[in-house]
Amino acid sequence: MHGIRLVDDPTLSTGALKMSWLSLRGRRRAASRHFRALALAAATLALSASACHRRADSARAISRAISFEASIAPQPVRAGDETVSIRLADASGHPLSRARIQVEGDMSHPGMAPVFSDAAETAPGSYRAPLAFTMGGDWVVLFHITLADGRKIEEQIDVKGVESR
Ligand SMILES: [Cu+2]
Repeated sequence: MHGIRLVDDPTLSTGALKMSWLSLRGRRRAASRHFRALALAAATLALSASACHRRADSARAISRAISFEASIAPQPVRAGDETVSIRLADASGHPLSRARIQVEGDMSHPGMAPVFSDAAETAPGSYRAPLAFTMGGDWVVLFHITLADGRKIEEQIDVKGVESR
């Protein structure tokens, strides 16, 4: 149910960027041969669906009804400025516009200040936020989402092994 899928993103222009869509849920789409190598890279990123088990029930129910996809580019993720892209759609695949998304980056070890960024909508249901990974190592990126109708969703992805500069 929480399959990680790779999606060819037409909004990202370079080859490297195109390879970076990862999803925590949603319809499975067969990865083309072109993206198969990337599936391995995705696995090493160890995106996890563990957020599902920590979320409140109501948020979980809302979350099941929407499609959330997040990716980070460029890959591999390095310390410094990266771009987080998010896509939100309803159960029938229609883009969810006018959501407010705050992106929060936390390292997995204690004692580090989180980094925050607000995402801007770049196309219906597509959002983008800069995020500064302040050091190499294992990160968790949280998505604090408020939909246009006021419903709130929490999502997260693990971003392991951010490379040091
Ligand atoms: Cu750190």
